[in-house]
Amino acid sequence: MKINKAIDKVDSINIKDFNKNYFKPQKPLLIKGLADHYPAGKKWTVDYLKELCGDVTVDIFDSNNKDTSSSAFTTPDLKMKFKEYVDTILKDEPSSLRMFLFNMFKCKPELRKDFPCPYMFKGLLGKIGYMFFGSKNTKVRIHQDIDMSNVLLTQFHGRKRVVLISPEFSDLLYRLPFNTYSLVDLDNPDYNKYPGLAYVEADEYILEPGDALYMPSGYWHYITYLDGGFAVSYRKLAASLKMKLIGAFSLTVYMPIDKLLNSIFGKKWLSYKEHIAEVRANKAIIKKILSAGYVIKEEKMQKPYYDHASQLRTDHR
Ligand SMILES: O=C(O)CCC(=O)C(=O)O
Repeated sequence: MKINKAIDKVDSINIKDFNKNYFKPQKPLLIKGLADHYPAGKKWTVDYLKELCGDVTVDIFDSNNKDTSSSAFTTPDLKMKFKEYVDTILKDEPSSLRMFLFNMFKCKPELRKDFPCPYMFKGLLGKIGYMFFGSKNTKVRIHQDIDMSNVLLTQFHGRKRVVLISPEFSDLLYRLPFNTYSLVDLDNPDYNKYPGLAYVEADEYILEPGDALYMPSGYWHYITYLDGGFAVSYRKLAASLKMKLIGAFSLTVYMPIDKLLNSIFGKKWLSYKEHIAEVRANKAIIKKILSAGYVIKEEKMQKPYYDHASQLRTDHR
């Protein structure tokens, strides 16, 4: 896998340039210090949020829970008072507990005026701000957002590493059919089990407090909390009709079917999805090999096209 660190980054950008250079071409962008232009930039400390929402009971997810971490479904592992959970972040010690999609404006509507939806993301979904919390070393497994919205992720506390991958690499990332997850581990890519990963190109971003990352529709993201911290995301509907339809279908058709078949067949359904993901990845590998000018002889088509892949892999790493 190739990781590009020379990413697009600006200190500020006007709406015209943002739309022309990033939103229309669906290109990621790091906007340094965006939160500092809003009252929340100074005001929203962990202690301040604790004072406001401390007694609210929140859903907590444990990325070390093997039963739920390899599942495509996001069922909370436990419930806690917000103030008890955020104390784990303030300790700045490794923990696998995280809190996500916390609708902060529903909990405390007055927070909205401290950080209203930034100008480049105004639109139908502009009223929904979700908060994400995690402790040091917490990892957010690689996924696409199911509704295929554009996302603006603004960091308020702690640092975070975000690896972004264009949806054009979905097959090579072994996307599971019927949902928007993959079981690959980008920190320790297993090229024997997942040879397609050798052809994936990713961008790496380090978000510091105040920074905002624009993630276009359908972009895969894999996140590591470098410190305990939290961020807020705003969303904007996908620009293209195709992405809007994929998002609507994923939510209303694929997800319910996936849940149903998972409840009936359990692990067998997961194995079937992994098999489909592998078949699609193998086709994508062959396409890559052919587009690189390699000729695959018919007798090699059965299995050892991996040999060609491993030769190419050295060039792609
Ligand atoms: O920052 C996080 O913890 C997760 C963010 C995320 O996955 C998202 O905004 O879709």
